[in-house]
Amino acid sequence: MSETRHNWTKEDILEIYNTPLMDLLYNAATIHRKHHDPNTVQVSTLLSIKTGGCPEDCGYCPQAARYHTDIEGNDLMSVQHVKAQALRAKSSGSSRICMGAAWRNVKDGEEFDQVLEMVRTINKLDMEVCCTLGMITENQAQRLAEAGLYAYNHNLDSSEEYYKEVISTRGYEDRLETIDNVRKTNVTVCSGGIIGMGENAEDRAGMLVALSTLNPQPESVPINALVAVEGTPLEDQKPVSIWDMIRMVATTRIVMPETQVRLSAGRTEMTREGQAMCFFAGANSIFAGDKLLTTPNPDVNADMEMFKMLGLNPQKPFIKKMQPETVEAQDSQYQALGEKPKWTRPEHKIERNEEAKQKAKVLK
Ligand code: SAM
Ligand code: DTB
Ligand code: SF4
Repeated sequence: MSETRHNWTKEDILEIYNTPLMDLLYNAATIHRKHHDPNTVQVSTLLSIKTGGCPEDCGYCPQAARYHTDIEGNDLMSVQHVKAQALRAKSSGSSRICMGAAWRNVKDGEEFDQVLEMVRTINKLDMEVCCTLGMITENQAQRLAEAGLYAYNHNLDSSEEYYKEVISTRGYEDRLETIDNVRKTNVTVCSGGIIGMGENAEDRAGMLVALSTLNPQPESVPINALVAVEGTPLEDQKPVSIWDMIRMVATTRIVMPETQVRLSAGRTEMTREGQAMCFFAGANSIFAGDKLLTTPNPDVNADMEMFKMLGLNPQKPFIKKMQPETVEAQDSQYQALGEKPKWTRPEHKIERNEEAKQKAKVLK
């Protein structure tokens, strides 16, 4: 039976967040090991398919048209360009692509059709495909689901109270509504936030209350450290302390035991030792590639060196969506064929199992 709780309060979460660090790490790591392979970390790649010129006023974001930042804006990328980038990411160990667009919300029409084609294309590459396109309706979420979207990212970013200090052009309720629209489809939910924007521990706990009381909880929770970009209202924020990041990751792991916790933006400011503590505390995904959407990220080779040093393995795609019994069934089928199991989405699995049965007949 699942131990996941959906009734966390701010007081419960603050108490966890403020636990003496050694106890917090021990508790988080114990929960992490019960639900995940502690030596496996998913490598995802971000791709900014439409950059800059966004009408929103998110105070942290270099892509908001109203702030004067150095980023180079771009119209929507072509499907071919996206495919080439996805293949590149796959060859360097990524199992998931997250496509981001600097839109307030998705508008039906040619551009959305092009995004649907991107989703279908990446899906055929046997990679998890995620999008973050701003607000979407239930119908748009359904169309993304039909194109084979695996996850939709839409962050709550902070507590409901602090959100208002950072963004005025849309409210917390709007964010929750998009998450709800995604939840009505079979697309998984990716939602997290940013620390280091000037919020306090109560706000961090407030955000975790909002996420952990969703039922089901998000399958994926990115924890970003603010990348303070010159020209944005948050340009003068000091980098968040690594200890806060470790506490935030550990607390997220404890309150959402089954979710994939993503150590997201801000890794260029973190040492390997700091990141290792985040993995120990329950982070099991990173964004790789020398760029996030518009800001720098560690080099892939440096990340792979870190994985080697820590004995971490990159996670194969689709591993988290499979039910344990289907994993076992598929595993034994492939073992019978003398092949390594290939982790797939359930709908692909049916085709693969048919293929496997055919091969088994030939072998007989
Ligand atoms: N426009 C869409 C939206 O806002 O939902 C998708 C793209 S938006 C850039 C995705 C997320 O990136 C934001 O919700 C925020 O959490 C994160 N983000 C943006 N700028 C950031 C920064 N400077 N530092 C850390 N995270 C950032
Ligand atoms: C998320 O939570 N973090 C990623 C992903 N979801 C889309 C984005 C980080 C963006 C950091 C700022 C930038 O590179 O523009
Ligand atoms: Fe636009 Fe998204 Fe940036 Fe906000 S976070 S300004 S919605 S691109």
